[in-house]
Amino acid sequence: MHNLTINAERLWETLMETARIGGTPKGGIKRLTLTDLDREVRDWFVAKCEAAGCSVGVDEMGNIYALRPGKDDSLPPIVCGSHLDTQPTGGKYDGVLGVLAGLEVIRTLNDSGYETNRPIMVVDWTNEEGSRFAPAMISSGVFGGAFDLDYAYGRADPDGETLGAELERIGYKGKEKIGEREFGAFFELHIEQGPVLEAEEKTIGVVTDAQGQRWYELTVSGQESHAGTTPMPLRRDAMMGAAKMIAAVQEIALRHAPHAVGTVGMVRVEPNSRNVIPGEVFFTVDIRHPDDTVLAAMDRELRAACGRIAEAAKLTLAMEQIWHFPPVAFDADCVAAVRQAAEESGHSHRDIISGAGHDACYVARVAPTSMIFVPCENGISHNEIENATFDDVAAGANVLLRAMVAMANA
Ligand code: HGY
Ligand code: MN
Ligand code: MN
Repeated sequence: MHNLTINAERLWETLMETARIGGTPKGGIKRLTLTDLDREVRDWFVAKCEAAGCSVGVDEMGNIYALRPGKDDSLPPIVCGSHLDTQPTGGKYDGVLGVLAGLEVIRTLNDSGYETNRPIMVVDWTNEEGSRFAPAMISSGVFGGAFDLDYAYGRADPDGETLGAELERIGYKGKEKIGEREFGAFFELHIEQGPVLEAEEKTIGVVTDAQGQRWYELTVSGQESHAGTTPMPLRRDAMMGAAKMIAAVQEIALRHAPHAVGTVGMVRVEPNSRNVIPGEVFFTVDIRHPDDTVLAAMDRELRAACGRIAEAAKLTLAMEQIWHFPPVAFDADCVAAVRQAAEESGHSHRDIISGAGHDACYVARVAPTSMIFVPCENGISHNEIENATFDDVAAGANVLLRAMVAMANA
Protein backbone atom coordinates (compact mmCIF):
# COMPACT_ATOMS: atom_id res chain seq x y z
CA MET A 1 0.00 0.00 0.00
CA HIS A 2 1.34 3.43 -0.89
CA ASN A 3 1.11 6.59 1.19
CA LEU A 4 0.59 8.89 -1.80
CA THR A 5 -1.25 12.11 -1.00
CA ILE A 6 -2.18 14.90 -3.37
CA ASN A 7 -0.74 18.42 -3.10
CA ALA A 8 -3.81 20.17 -1.72
CA GLU A 9 -2.43 23.71 -2.15
CA ARG A 10 -1.61 23.03 -5.82
CA LEU A 11 -5.09 21.61 -6.48
CA TRP A 12 -6.74 24.57 -4.77
CA GLU A 13 -4.59 26.96 -6.83
CA THR A 14 -5.72 25.33 -10.11
CA LEU A 15 -9.35 25.71 -9.02
CA MET A 16 -8.89 29.38 -8.23
CA GLU A 17 -6.81 30.03 -11.38
CA THR A 18 -9.37 28.48 -13.75
CA ALA A 19 -12.24 30.16 -11.86
CA ARG A 20 -10.94 33.43 -13.31
CA ILE A 21 -11.83 32.17 -16.83
CA GLY A 22 -15.43 33.39 -16.96
CA GLY A 23 -15.28 34.54 -13.35
CA THR A 24 -18.23 36.70 -12.24
CA PRO A 25 -18.32 39.61 -9.74
CA LYS A 26 -20.28 37.42 -7.28
CA GLY A 27 -17.45 34.86 -7.26
CA GLY A 28 -19.02 32.32 -9.58
CA ILE A 29 -18.25 31.31 -13.15
CA LYS A 30 -20.19 31.92 -16.36
CA ARG A 31 -18.38 29.67 -18.87
CA LEU A 32 -21.03 28.24 -21.18
CA THR A 33 -20.05 25.27 -23.28
CA LEU A 34 -18.28 25.91 -26.63
CA THR A 35 -17.89 29.64 -26.02
CA ASP A 36 -14.51 31.38 -26.27
CA LEU A 37 -14.24 31.03 -22.48
CA ASP A 38 -14.68 27.27 -22.78
CA ARG A 39 -11.96 27.23 -25.43
CA GLU A 40 -9.68 29.21 -23.09
CA VAL A 41 -10.09 26.78 -20.19
CA ARG A 42 -9.72 23.78 -22.54
CA ASP A 43 -6.46 25.20 -23.91
CA TRP A 44 -5.28 25.71 -20.31
CA PHE A 45 -6.18 22.12 -19.42
CA VAL A 46 -4.50 20.61 -22.51
CA ALA A 47 -1.32 22.61 -21.85
CA LYS A 48 -1.14 21.48 -18.20
CA CYS A 49 -1.75 17.84 -19.11
CA GLU A 50 0.92 17.92 -21.81
CA ALA A 51 3.31 19.59 -19.35
CA ALA A 52 2.57 16.67 -17.01
CA GLY A 53 3.73 14.24 -19.69
CA CYS A 54 0.31 13.09 -20.84
CA SER A 55 -0.60 12.30 -24.43
CA VAL A 56 -3.76 14.30 -25.17
CA GLY A 57 -6.50 13.31 -27.64
CA VAL A 58 -9.72 15.11 -28.66
CA ASP A 59 -12.67 13.18 -30.13
CA GLU A 60 -15.51 14.13 -32.49
CA MET A 61 -17.53 15.63 -29.62
CA GLY A 62 -14.61 17.66 -28.27
CA ASN A 63 -14.10 15.34 -25.30
CA ILE A 64 -10.47 15.74 -24.15
CA TYR A 65 -8.53 12.61 -23.02
CA ALA A 66 -5.20 13.03 -21.19
CA LEU A 67 -3.39 9.69 -20.83
CA ARG A 68 -0.51 8.90 -18.41
CA PRO A 69 1.32 5.67 -19.33
CA GLY A 70 1.50 2.72 -16.92
CA LYS A 71 3.70 -0.38 -16.75
CA ASP A 72 1.34 -2.27 -19.07
CA ASP A 73 -0.15 0.08 -21.66
CA SER A 74 -1.93 -2.78 -23.36
CA LEU A 75 -4.47 -2.65 -20.52
CA PRO A 76 -7.42 -0.20 -20.67
CA PRO A 77 -6.71 2.82 -18.41
CA ILE A 78 -8.32 3.69 -15.10
CA VAL A 79 -10.07 6.96 -15.87
CA CYS A 80 -11.47 9.94 -14.00
CA GLY A 81 -13.02 13.19 -15.18
CA SER A 82 -15.99 15.52 -15.28
CA HIS A 83 -16.75 18.78 -17.11
CA LEU A 84 -15.33 22.32 -17.47
CA ASP A 85 -18.51 23.99 -18.78
CA THR A 86 -20.75 25.80 -16.28
CA GLN A 87 -24.28 27.07 -15.83
CA PRO A 88 -24.88 30.77 -16.63
CA THR A 89 -24.72 31.40 -12.87
CA GLY A 90 -22.36 28.53 -12.08
CA GLY A 91 -20.00 28.03 -9.18
CA LYS A 92 -16.27 27.31 -8.90
CA TYR A 93 -16.58 23.56 -8.21
CA ASP A 94 -19.43 21.94 -10.22
CA GLY A 95 -17.59 19.78 -12.79
CA VAL A 96 -14.30 21.62 -12.54
CA LEU A 97 -13.35 19.80 -9.33
CA GLY A 98 -13.55 16.41 -11.02
CA VAL A 99 -11.37 17.45 -13.94
CA LEU A 100 -8.71 19.32 -11.95
CA ALA A 101 -8.54 16.61 -9.28
CA GLY A 102 -7.68 14.26 -12.15
CA LEU A 103 -4.83 16.56 -13.21
CA GLU A 104 -3.70 16.64 -9.56
CA VAL A 105 -3.73 12.82 -9.40
CA ILE A 106 -1.42 12.73 -12.43
CA ARG A 107 0.87 15.42 -11.00
CA THR A 108 1.06 13.57 -7.66
CA LEU A 109 2.00 10.30 -9.37
CA ASN A 110 4.64 12.18 -11.38
CA ASP A 111 6.10 13.88 -8.29
CA SER A 112 6.58 10.55 -6.56
CA GLY A 113 7.73 8.74 -9.70
CA TYR A 114 5.00 6.21 -8.96
CA GLU A 115 4.22 3.92 -11.90
CA THR A 116 0.78 2.31 -11.85
CA ASN A 117 0.29 -1.01 -13.59
CA ARG A 118 -2.55 0.21 -15.80
CA PRO A 119 -2.36 3.65 -17.46
CA ILE A 120 -4.25 6.54 -15.81
CA MET A 121 -6.40 9.03 -17.75
CA VAL A 122 -8.41 12.17 -17.07
CA VAL A 123 -11.28 13.38 -19.28
CA ASP A 124 -13.07 16.70 -19.84
CA TRP A 125 -16.56 15.91 -21.22
CA THR A 126 -18.16 18.50 -23.53
CA ASN A 127 -21.48 20.18 -22.59
CA GLU A 128 -22.37 18.34 -19.40
CA GLU A 129 -24.69 21.11 -18.19
CA GLY A 130 -27.20 21.01 -21.02
CA SER A 131 -27.87 24.71 -20.37
CA ARG A 132 -26.77 26.14 -23.75
CA PHE A 133 -27.42 22.94 -25.74
CA ALA A 134 -30.03 20.55 -24.35
CA PRO A 135 -30.03 17.78 -23.21
CA ALA A 136 -27.39 17.56 -20.50
CA MET A 137 -24.43 15.15 -20.62
CA ILE A 138 -24.79 14.96 -24.38
CA SER A 139 -21.11 14.13 -25.09
CA SER A 140 -20.71 11.41 -22.48
CA GLY A 141 -24.10 10.34 -23.85
CA VAL A 142 -22.70 9.92 -27.38
CA PHE A 143 -19.69 8.11 -25.86
CA GLY A 144 -22.07 5.81 -23.93
CA GLY A 145 -24.25 5.14 -26.98
CA ALA A 146 -27.33 7.11 -25.83
CA PHE A 147 -27.22 9.63 -28.69
CA ASP A 148 -25.82 9.52 -32.22
CA LEU A 149 -23.32 12.08 -33.47
CA ASP A 150 -25.65 13.79 -35.99
CA TYR A 151 -28.31 14.33 -33.31
CA ALA A 152 -25.72 15.92 -31.03
CA TYR A 153 -24.19 18.11 -33.76
CA GLY A 154 -27.67 19.38 -34.66
CA ARG A 155 -28.67 20.57 -31.20
CA ALA A 156 -29.22 24.33 -31.30
CA ASP A 157 -28.90 26.97 -28.62
CA PRO A 158 -31.57 29.72 -28.12
CA ASP A 159 -29.78 31.85 -30.75
CA GLY A 160 -29.91 29.02 -33.30
CA GLU A 161 -26.17 28.21 -33.17
CA THR A 162 -25.61 24.45 -33.48
CA LEU A 163 -23.36 22.36 -31.24
CA GLY A 164 -21.43 21.02 -34.26
CA ALA A 165 -20.73 24.49 -35.68
CA GLU A 166 -19.62 25.86 -32.30
CA LEU A 167 -17.36 22.85 -31.70
CA GLU A 168 -15.73 23.60 -35.09
CA ARG A 169 -15.50 27.32 -34.34
CA ILE A 170 -13.53 26.85 -31.10
CA GLY A 171 -11.23 24.27 -32.73
CA TYR A 172 -12.26 21.25 -30.64
CA LYS A 173 -14.07 19.12 -33.19
CA GLY A 174 -11.47 16.35 -32.96
CA LYS A 175 -10.71 13.73 -35.59
CA GLU A 176 -10.71 10.85 -33.09
CA LYS A 177 -13.80 8.66 -33.43
CA ILE A 178 -15.91 8.81 -30.27
CA GLY A 179 -16.56 5.68 -28.24
CA GLU A 180 -13.53 3.66 -29.35
CA ARG A 181 -11.52 4.17 -26.18
CA GLU A 182 -11.97 1.35 -23.66
CA PHE A 183 -11.98 2.31 -19.95
CA GLY A 184 -10.87 -0.16 -17.25
CA ALA A 185 -13.01 1.86 -14.84
CA PHE A 186 -14.29 5.44 -14.51
CA PHE A 187 -14.54 7.57 -11.34
CA GLU A 188 -16.08 11.05 -11.14
CA LEU A 189 -15.36 13.31 -8.18
CA HIS A 190 -18.08 15.97 -7.76
CA ILE A 191 -19.58 18.20 -5.10
CA GLU A 192 -22.87 16.75 -3.83
CA GLN A 193 -24.84 19.83 -4.90
CA GLY A 194 -27.28 18.96 -2.10
CA PRO A 195 -27.47 19.28 1.72
CA VAL A 196 -27.04 15.68 2.97
CA LEU A 197 -23.28 15.30 3.59
CA GLU A 198 -22.98 18.68 5.28
CA ALA A 199 -26.06 18.05 7.46
CA GLU A 200 -24.69 14.67 8.57
CA GLU A 201 -21.11 16.00 8.86
CA LYS A 202 -19.82 13.34 6.47
CA THR A 203 -16.79 14.13 4.30
CA ILE A 204 -17.27 11.58 1.51
CA GLY A 205 -20.40 10.51 -0.37
CA VAL A 206 -20.09 6.97 -1.74
CA VAL A 207 -22.45 7.33 -4.70
CA THR A 208 -24.37 4.11 -5.37
CA ASP A 209 -26.99 5.40 -7.84
CA ALA A 210 -28.22 8.47 -9.74
CA GLN A 211 -31.91 9.35 -10.07
CA GLY A 212 -33.82 9.40 -13.36
CA GLN A 213 -34.89 12.54 -15.22
CA ARG A 214 -37.38 13.61 -17.89
CA TRP A 215 -37.05 16.98 -19.67
CA TYR A 216 -39.87 18.58 -21.70
CA GLU A 217 -40.44 21.64 -23.88
CA LEU A 218 -43.99 23.03 -24.01
CA THR A 219 -45.52 25.78 -26.13
CA VAL A 220 -48.98 27.07 -25.15
CA SER A 221 -50.76 29.14 -27.81
CA GLY A 222 -53.84 31.34 -27.38
CA GLN A 223 -54.90 34.70 -28.82
CA GLU A 224 -52.88 37.89 -28.43
CA SER A 225 -55.27 40.79 -27.76
CA HIS A 226 -55.66 44.07 -25.94
CA ALA A 227 -55.22 43.95 -22.15
CA GLY A 228 -57.84 46.66 -21.62
CA THR A 229 -60.60 45.95 -24.09
CA THR A 230 -60.82 42.15 -24.05
CA PRO A 231 -63.45 40.88 -21.57
CA MET A 232 -62.15 38.04 -19.36
CA PRO A 233 -64.62 35.37 -20.69
CA LEU A 234 -63.48 36.05 -24.27
CA ARG A 235 -59.79 35.64 -23.61
CA ARG A 236 -57.54 32.77 -24.75
CA ASP A 237 -54.71 33.74 -22.47
CA ALA A 238 -51.55 31.64 -23.05
CA MET A 239 -49.95 33.02 -19.90
CA MET A 240 -52.77 31.95 -17.59
CA GLY A 241 -52.76 28.49 -19.18
CA ALA A 242 -49.00 28.16 -18.77
CA ALA A 243 -49.21 29.41 -15.18
CA LYS A 244 -51.70 26.64 -14.26
CA MET A 245 -49.49 24.03 -15.97
CA ILE A 246 -46.43 25.32 -14.10
CA ALA A 247 -48.37 25.04 -10.84
CA ALA A 248 -49.25 21.46 -11.84
CA VAL A 249 -45.52 20.60 -12.10
CA GLN A 250 -45.13 21.55 -8.44
CA GLU A 251 -48.33 19.70 -7.39
CA ILE A 252 -47.16 16.48 -9.12
CA ALA A 253 -43.70 16.65 -7.51
CA LEU A 254 -45.22 17.24 -4.05
CA ARG A 255 -47.70 14.40 -4.62
CA HIS A 256 -44.73 12.02 -5.01
CA ALA A 257 -42.76 13.37 -2.05
CA PRO A 258 -40.22 12.94 -0.53
CA HIS A 259 -38.01 11.94 -3.48
CA ALA A 260 -39.72 13.57 -6.48
CA VAL A 261 -38.62 16.99 -7.73
CA GLY A 262 -40.08 19.20 -10.47
CA THR A 263 -38.67 22.42 -11.93
CA VAL A 264 -39.65 24.99 -14.55
CA GLY A 265 -36.41 26.82 -15.32
CA MET A 266 -37.04 28.62 -18.60
CA VAL A 267 -40.08 30.67 -19.73
CA ARG A 268 -40.41 32.78 -22.90
CA VAL A 269 -43.51 34.95 -23.45
CA GLU A 270 -44.65 36.39 -26.79
CA PRO A 271 -45.08 39.25 -27.47
CA ASN A 272 -43.90 40.00 -23.90
CA SER A 273 -45.57 43.40 -23.75
CA ARG A 274 -47.17 44.54 -20.50
CA ASN A 275 -50.51 45.51 -22.07
CA VAL A 276 -50.94 42.62 -24.52
CA ILE A 277 -52.54 39.33 -23.50
CA PRO A 278 -49.80 36.78 -24.31
CA GLY A 279 -50.50 34.76 -27.42
CA GLU A 280 -47.73 32.22 -26.87
CA VAL A 281 -45.72 30.95 -23.90
CA PHE A 282 -42.76 28.53 -24.17
CA PHE A 283 -41.49 26.82 -21.02
CA THR A 284 -39.32 23.86 -19.96
CA VAL A 285 -40.04 21.14 -17.39
CA ASP A 286 -37.45 19.03 -15.52
CA ILE A 287 -38.90 16.19 -13.34
CA ARG A 288 -36.80 13.63 -11.47
CA HIS A 289 -37.20 10.56 -9.25
CA PRO A 290 -34.95 7.63 -8.21
CA ASP A 291 -37.64 5.12 -9.31
CA ASP A 292 -38.39 4.95 -13.05
CA THR A 293 -41.96 3.67 -12.51
CA VAL A 294 -42.79 6.69 -10.35
CA LEU A 295 -41.11 8.93 -12.94
CA ALA A 296 -43.38 7.33 -15.59
CA ALA A 297 -46.44 8.03 -13.41
CA MET A 298 -45.33 11.66 -13.05
CA ASP A 299 -45.00 11.83 -16.84
CA ARG A 300 -48.57 10.57 -17.31
CA GLU A 301 -49.93 12.97 -14.68
CA LEU A 302 -48.10 15.92 -16.25
CA ARG A 303 -49.43 15.17 -19.75
CA ALA A 304 -52.99 14.72 -18.42
CA ALA A 305 -52.91 17.94 -16.40
CA CYS A 306 -51.51 20.06 -19.23
CA GLY A 307 -54.00 18.62 -21.73
CA ARG A 308 -56.93 19.28 -19.38
CA ILE A 309 -55.81 22.87 -18.70
CA ALA A 310 -55.32 23.62 -22.41
CA GLU A 311 -58.74 22.22 -23.35
CA ALA A 312 -60.60 24.11 -20.61
CA ALA A 313 -59.00 27.41 -21.67
CA LYS A 314 -59.37 26.80 -25.42
CA LEU A 315 -55.58 26.89 -25.86
CA THR A 316 -53.43 24.75 -28.10
CA LEU A 317 -50.57 22.84 -26.52
CA ALA A 318 -47.41 21.48 -28.15
CA MET A 319 -45.58 19.28 -25.61
CA GLU A 320 -42.37 17.39 -26.41
CA GLN A 321 -40.34 15.18 -24.10
CA ILE A 322 -36.80 15.99 -25.25
CA TRP A 323 -34.96 13.70 -22.85
CA HIS A 324 -35.62 10.62 -20.70
CA PHE A 325 -32.72 9.54 -18.57
CA PRO A 326 -33.52 6.41 -16.50
CA PRO A 327 -32.04 5.97 -13.01
CA VAL A 328 -28.58 4.36 -13.01
CA ALA A 329 -26.97 1.97 -10.49
CA PHE A 330 -23.17 2.27 -10.38
CA ASP A 331 -20.75 -0.67 -10.53
CA ALA A 332 -20.49 -2.55 -7.21
CA ASP A 333 -16.70 -3.02 -7.41
CA CYS A 334 -16.14 0.68 -8.17
CA VAL A 335 -18.49 1.68 -5.35
CA ALA A 336 -16.57 -0.64 -3.00
CA ALA A 337 -13.25 0.87 -4.16
CA VAL A 338 -14.51 4.33 -3.23
CA ARG A 339 -15.79 3.15 0.15
CA GLN A 340 -12.47 1.42 0.91
CA ALA A 341 -10.47 4.47 -0.22
CA ALA A 342 -12.54 6.65 2.12
CA GLU A 343 -11.92 4.20 4.98
CA GLU A 344 -8.16 4.01 4.32
CA SER A 345 -7.98 7.79 4.07
CA GLY A 346 -9.70 8.06 7.45
CA HIS A 347 -12.66 10.07 6.16
CA SER A 348 -16.25 9.74 7.39
CA HIS A 349 -18.56 8.58 4.61
CA ARG A 350 -22.09 7.47 3.76
CA ASP A 351 -23.76 5.90 0.75
CA ILE A 352 -25.81 8.39 -1.27
CA ILE A 353 -27.99 8.61 -4.40
CA SER A 354 -27.15 11.47 -6.77
CA GLY A 355 -29.97 13.97 -7.34
CA ALA A 356 -28.02 15.52 -10.20
CA GLY A 357 -27.13 13.91 -13.50
CA HIS A 358 -23.42 13.48 -14.25
CA ASP A 359 -21.24 12.27 -17.12
CA ALA A 360 -20.54 9.18 -15.01
CA CYS A 361 -24.20 8.23 -15.51
CA TYR A 362 -23.67 7.66 -19.25
CA VAL A 363 -20.11 6.33 -18.98
CA ALA A 364 -21.63 3.65 -16.68
CA ARG A 365 -23.28 2.18 -19.79
CA VAL A 366 -19.91 1.18 -21.26
CA ALA A 367 -17.48 0.90 -18.34
CA PRO A 368 -17.47 0.02 -14.61
CA THR A 369 -18.19 3.41 -13.02
CA SER A 370 -18.89 5.16 -9.74
CA MET A 371 -18.71 8.60 -8.16
CA ILE A 372 -17.25 10.34 -5.12
CA PHE A 373 -19.10 13.28 -3.52
CA VAL A 374 -17.80 15.95 -1.17
CA PRO A 375 -20.02 18.45 0.67
CA CYS A 376 -20.86 21.94 -0.57
CA GLU A 377 -21.91 24.79 1.70
CA ASN A 378 -25.66 24.70 2.52
CA GLY A 379 -26.04 22.23 -0.35
CA ILE A 380 -26.17 25.14 -2.79
CA SER A 381 -25.05 24.66 -6.42
CA HIS A 382 -25.98 26.04 -9.87
CA ASN A 383 -25.48 29.34 -8.06
CA GLU A 384 -22.51 31.72 -8.00
CA ILE A 385 -22.20 31.41 -4.22
CA GLU A 386 -21.52 27.64 -4.54
CA ASN A 387 -18.75 26.86 -2.06
CA ALA A 388 -16.62 23.95 -0.85
CA THR A 389 -13.84 23.83 1.75
CA PHE A 390 -10.13 23.37 1.10
CA ASP A 391 -10.11 20.28 3.36
CA ASP A 392 -13.13 18.61 1.70
CA VAL A 393 -11.69 19.25 -1.78
CA ALA A 394 -8.39 17.70 -0.67
CA ALA A 395 -10.19 14.75 0.94
CA GLY A 396 -12.16 14.06 -2.23
CA ALA A 397 -9.05 14.19 -4.40
CA ASN A 398 -7.17 11.85 -2.06
CA VAL A 399 -10.03 9.34 -2.14
CA LEU A 400 -10.03 9.60 -5.94
CA LEU A 401 -6.25 9.01 -6.05
CA ARG A 402 -6.47 6.03 -3.71
CA ALA A 403 -9.42 4.41 -5.53
CA MET A 404 -7.77 4.85 -8.94
CA VAL A 405 -4.37 3.52 -7.87
CA ALA A 406 -6.03 0.52 -6.21
CA MET A 407 -7.94 -0.25 -9.41
CA ALA A 408 -4.91 0.43 -11.61
CA ASN A 409 -2.84 -2.12 -9.66
CA ALA A 410 -5.62 -4.67 -9.10
O1 HGY B 1 -28.94 19.00 -14.22
C1 HGY B 1 -28.12 18.22 -13.76
O2 HGY B 1 -28.47 17.30 -13.07
C2 HGY B 1 -26.64 18.41 -14.03
O3 HGY B 1 -26.15 19.35 -13.11
N1 HGY B 1 -26.38 18.87 -15.37
MN1 MN C 1 -21.72 18.87 -12.77
MN1 MN D 1 -24.18 21.27 -13.02
